[in-house]
Amino acid sequence: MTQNGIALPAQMRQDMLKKMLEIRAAEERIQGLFLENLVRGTTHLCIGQEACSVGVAAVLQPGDTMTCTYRGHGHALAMGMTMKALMAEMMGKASGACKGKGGSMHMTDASIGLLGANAIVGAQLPIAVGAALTSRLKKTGNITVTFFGEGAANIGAFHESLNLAAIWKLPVLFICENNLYGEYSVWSKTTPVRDIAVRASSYGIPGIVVDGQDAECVYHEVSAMAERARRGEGPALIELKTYRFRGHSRTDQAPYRPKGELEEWLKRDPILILKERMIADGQLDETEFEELRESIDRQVVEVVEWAKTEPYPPVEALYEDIYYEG
Ligand SMILES: Cc1ncc(C[n+]2csc(CCOP(=O)(O)OP(=O)(O)O)c2C)c(N)n1
Ligand SMILES: [Mg+2]
Repeated sequence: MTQNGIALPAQMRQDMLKKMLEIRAAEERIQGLFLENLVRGTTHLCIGQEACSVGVAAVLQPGDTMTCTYRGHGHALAMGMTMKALMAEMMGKASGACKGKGGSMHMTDASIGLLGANAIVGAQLPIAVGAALTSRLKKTGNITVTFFGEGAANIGAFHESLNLAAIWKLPVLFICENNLYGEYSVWSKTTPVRDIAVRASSYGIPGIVVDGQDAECVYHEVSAMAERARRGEGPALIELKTYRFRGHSRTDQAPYRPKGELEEWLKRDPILILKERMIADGQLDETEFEELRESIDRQVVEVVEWAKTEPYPPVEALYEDIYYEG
């Protein structure tokens, strides 16, 4: 039984479950690559938040676009980036999504509508507004979604973006993944309202709070707002209540979490929620689930081994894909 009683077709559930398992397996391996020093720098995992990217991406149609954050591996895979493009990019290889020049925080591929992952908090919001304006001017009927954290809702770009999108009724959905923490600070130390969604009223647009652990629920709620935006009725602010099971970035062990909090959220693992629902509805059994999980884990390991052997970009590539206006 889903929260609102509307179950998605079995194939959609299967696809969502598979995608969430792919994101989970990819990120667990990515963390390993960083800890083994095979990749330098840092990485931000979305483990625990997979239902957000998968539920939202399932709503999108060809030509729709997305911008997201440095916590963007899940968004990229959900948008259709291949595991090879992601892993090669992670390791700085020429066959990566950005030819090895972006890395973990900048998974981008305009050909699949992923206009950019941004390391600057809030920077992706105005870009999404611009993309939505393009759709309006070109009359494409497409929408743009932009992901950001609850911390980004305290950044100036949030206000400017929602205000402009609202006044121009642009087809953009502002998707806040409220995972309770901005870096090492709990939301309540930085944010005076419990729900970010209430801020929508300042812009005269709908603001809704959604269970971000439930992929089906995310799909239904985002779908309704997407249809509205496609009809020309303007933007919406959608707050997905979620939780990151890991720390903010690579080395963060999250000592600032109250005892027992993680354990409570682990009971609401998005993969578990969908899996159990599918089992209850006779669409999956434990053995099939384990087989699926293991085959995805194997594929991820194979792709990483392949990426290790791929070449780095040549030095001349430094001068490619750049421009200046003189
Ligand atoms: C403009 C700007 N200020 C500060 C930072 C440092 N910073 C990186 S992530 C982060 C926390 C953002 O939290 P939130 O928006 O909730 O996203 P989450 O990481 O939880 O997904 C901060 C402050 C930054 N990258 N950009
Ligand atoms: Mg956060």
